This record gives sequence, C-alpha cells and structure tokens, in this order.
Amino acid sequence: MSSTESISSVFAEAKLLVQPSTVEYIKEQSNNPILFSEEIVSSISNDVSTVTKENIENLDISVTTEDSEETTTEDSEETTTEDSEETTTEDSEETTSVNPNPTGEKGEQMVSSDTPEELYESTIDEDDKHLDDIGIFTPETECVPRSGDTNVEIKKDVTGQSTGTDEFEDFVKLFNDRFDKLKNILSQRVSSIPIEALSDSGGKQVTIIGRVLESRTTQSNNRLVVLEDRTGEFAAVFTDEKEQKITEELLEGEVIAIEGEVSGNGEIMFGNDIMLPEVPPRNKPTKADRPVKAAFISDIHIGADTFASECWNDFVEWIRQEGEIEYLFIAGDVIEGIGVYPGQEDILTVVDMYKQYDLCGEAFKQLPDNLEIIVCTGNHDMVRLAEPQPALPDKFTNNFPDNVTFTGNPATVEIENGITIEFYHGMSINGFTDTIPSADVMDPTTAMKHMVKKRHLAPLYGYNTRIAPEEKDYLVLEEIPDILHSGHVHTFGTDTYNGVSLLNTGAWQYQTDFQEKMNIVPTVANVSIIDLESFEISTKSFS
Ligand code: D5M
Ligand code: FE
Ligand code: ZN
Repeated sequence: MSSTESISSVFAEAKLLVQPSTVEYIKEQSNNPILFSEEIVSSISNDVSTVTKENIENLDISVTTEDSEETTTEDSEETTTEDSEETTTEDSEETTSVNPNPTGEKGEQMVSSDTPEELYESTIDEDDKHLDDIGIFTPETECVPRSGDTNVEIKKDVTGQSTGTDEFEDFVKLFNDRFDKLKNILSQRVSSIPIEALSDSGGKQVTIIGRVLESRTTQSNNRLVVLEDRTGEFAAVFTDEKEQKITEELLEGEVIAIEGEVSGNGEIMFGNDIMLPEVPPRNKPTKADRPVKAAFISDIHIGADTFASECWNDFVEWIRQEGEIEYLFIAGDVIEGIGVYPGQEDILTVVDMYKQYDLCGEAFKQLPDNLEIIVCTGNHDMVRLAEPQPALPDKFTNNFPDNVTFTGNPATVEIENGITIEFYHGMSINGFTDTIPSADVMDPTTAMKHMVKKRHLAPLYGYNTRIAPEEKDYLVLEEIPDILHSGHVHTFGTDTYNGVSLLNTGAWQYQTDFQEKMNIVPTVANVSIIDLESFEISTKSFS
C-alpha cells in the first residue's frame, strides 16, 4: 500500500480519527519502517562496531560538515544551521537510517544509499581507552552502607512487547487506543454523546469527547476548536475569555471534552466549558514508609569532549557517601552516540558506540553497588528513534554492573510500596515549548505540566517526536504517576503539579557548538533528590 488513497481508505474503514495532513505524514513515516521496527534496528546495531571520522560523514545526509555534499529536506528551516547544507528525504523507500536526527521535524530522516555494513566498517581499535582518557578518575572515598531494602518493578515498557510494523493498520490501532484510553478517563467525569448525534441536538446543552483537530482564532476574534470522534467532527466556538485561554494551550492530537449549546440548526456548538483528562487537584503521591531518597539525573553523554567529567567525579564521591539515596534514575542519553546531529563527529572522544557503553558501564561501577540504578533510553542511544523506544539490547550492556536496570522510553517504574515514576527521556518537550506560549524550554517543567494535564507524553503527532505504530499507546498516562522524570532538553527544573512531582534534570554535558547555534543554554551537573518519605524535592549542584 503506497498511495494516499489507499491509506485514506484504510482509515475510513477503521473509522480512524485522523486528518489529511496526518495521513500524509503517516505515509512518509511508514515508508521508513526502520524507524519503527525494533527488530530491524537491532539487526543493524549488530553490524555497528566502529565508526571513523571518514565514514561517519557518510552516515546520513543530515550530518553535514564544511566539505560535505549537498543534501536536502522538506522542512529544513528548523534543523539546518547557518553553515550546514540542506537535506532531502523524498526517497525514503530506498533508504536506511540508524539513528535519525533526534528532534527533526516531520519528513526529515537520515538517509543513505549505503548498506549499514558499508557504513560501519571497523577501522579503529579503541580497546585501549580507559576511564581516565575521558576524565573519570578512581574515587578516593569509601561507600557508606545502604539498607539494601530496595525494590524495582517495571510496570509499563515496550521492550520485548513491540508489535508495530510499517503497516498503516498499526497506526490505526495506535490512534484508536489513544482515543479510547483518554476518552475513558474523561467518561468517568462527564457523560457525553457521539458527535453524529449533534445534528439532531439543535438548541440542547450537551457534552462531546473528541480528539482535537484544530484550535484557532477566528476572524471575529473568537476561538474555534474542531473535535473528531469515531462518528464525525464538529466545531465549537468560544467567546468567553477564560475558555479562550484554555483553547490557546490545546494541541492537535490531544483528547478533551467540550460542553456547550448546539445551535438551532445543529451546525455549530457554542462552547461553555472545556475539560481535560488531567490529574485531579486532590491527587496525592504515595509515600515511602521508611526513610529513603531517590536521586534523578539525565543526559550524561559519555564519549563527547563536552562531557563534564570533573563535575561527574565530584558527584560520584558525593553519592558514595550519601547513604540515604538508594535509587538513581537516569533519564536517557547516557552516551553521546554517533551520527546524531550535524558536526557531531568533531566532538567525539570515543567513536565506537560499544566502547562508549563499555566506559559508561565502567563509570557506573564506581557508584555504590547497592544503589539501584535505573536507566531509560534516549535519542542518543542505540535503539530505534521512534517512541516508545525499547531498552538497550544486551550487546551494549555487558559491562554494566548488576545493580543497573535498563528500561525503554517511556517506562513506568514502581519502587518501594507503590511509588510510581513515569520515566521519559523527553523528546516531545521541544514540541510543547515551540507551540504553547506559556511553555518555556529554559523552564522545562512548564512543558511537563501539560503532559500531566493532557495525560499524554507526546500528543502532537509528528512534531519533534516520532511515534511507532504499536497497537497500544505507551505514551498515554493511563495511571497517575507520583513522579514524572525527563531530560533531553538539557535545562533544569523541578515543580509539583496536582500532586505529581515534575523533574527535568539537565545534563552532564557543556554547551556544544550545535547547541550554541540552536540557542540552547544547558544547565550542567545538577541532581534532583526526592525524599520519598516526605516527597520534598531538593537540588544539589556539582557545576
Ligand atoms: O539534545 C540536546 C539539546 O539539543 C536539547 O535541548 C534538544 C536540542 N536539540 C537536539 N537536536 C535538535 C535539533 N535538530 N533542533 C533543535 N534542537 C535540537 P540531545 O538529545 O542531547 O541532542
Ligand atoms: Fe541529551
Ligand atoms: Zn536527548
């Protein structure tokens, strides 16, 4: 199936709630199965051994250097820098990609005509690299004893459960599952009627639940929101300022309820109220019944010359002596990876990804051996880029100590007596901060708050975040987490919203030239700590 018509007919048959631009996007994405299939990406990773400066430039066309060849992409504005060339993705059917640009816009993909085997011919032996070559030194302090009464359970994770292929039907299942789950949350609070019944409800006060297709200001300065459910679509107009403000923060793809009066002719609704599936204000976190703390960090980027090794060494000495911290959560990007963004080759101190993971494992052996370390994947890790990402395959984790648990991205992790952590690298955060006026990338919890309101980690389809067509939507916050932990944007912030602790834990990497061009000012070497008995959040800085 490759034409738009046939995709539309699949959706029509399945009564999928989807708009034409999404159909277009899905068409592009489904031509690139490698983004979605866990199996295919793993098999490529098997062939990835060592990359050299010479062959890394062939990795993809979005990796550009001064003397690299011209490349193009459909919406290049967001991702090309002054001195990089344009990039193209017309021909995605023939392409292979390993780790596509992490936060690129829709349609942008890493493309190469070479086979993965040719791209990753091993030419450098990095066996002799040790921790001190990347600035990590042997700790001087002893580890203080810890209780050892920890427990970690993974409650939701795609790892090993992936069902998605590149078939359009799988996208249908994904969208339907999202709609059903969010509608279910809303249905516990309001009773709604199907959209098809609106035409016979002229003059009546009703509630509908639907997926947001559009939210915009009309010529007469009112706000118009179009919702769709499985039976049709309908527009609601908002004239009241309070509701208008709410509509300004709606994203295409989220599921909401609107209450209002249907016009006499049954053609439009005058909206009175908007309800999001959000976590209720009375929500309270589950607390530990013993004195125990958890620490949270993200984005270590081992293998980059911008890795803040001296801060890391101080952190290691500190945590070895901090006996109350029994859990350490690391929200992705533990290594720098390869071929992730234009010019990355210039900042690599370790060019072999296996070696990057090896050194990372070695570094983790310096952390206390009865500290529970939980690590999710990120866009610099060697798994598929599309979310939900699976956990790191065993071939990359051989050198990590036994106290490390690897999860997919996102994952729901339960510790102690039922404290849940929604663990999400955070690739969607840029999408929130670029589109919601009140969300600011320098204050990342302003975006994470919307995840809790919308009960979805990445509602904006195709914007910054690639979503794999799994038969269920792992990005829905079906259960209310006690803690939502992310990274990715390299900026730091903590907050609490309706009883949910929101943490974005910055990075252990100084600003790269690429980030400077993108105007990203990272917060380096901060650790968030939650006292799990009181749920008090504190921050310790090592910068
Ligand atoms: O992300 C590090 C930071 O860089 C984070 O703020 C996102 C941002 N980033 C990464 N790639 C892009 C592109 N292509 N455009 C805009 N911003 C980007 P990391 O995942 O560590 O690379
Ligand atoms: Fe990162
Ligand atoms: Zn990242």
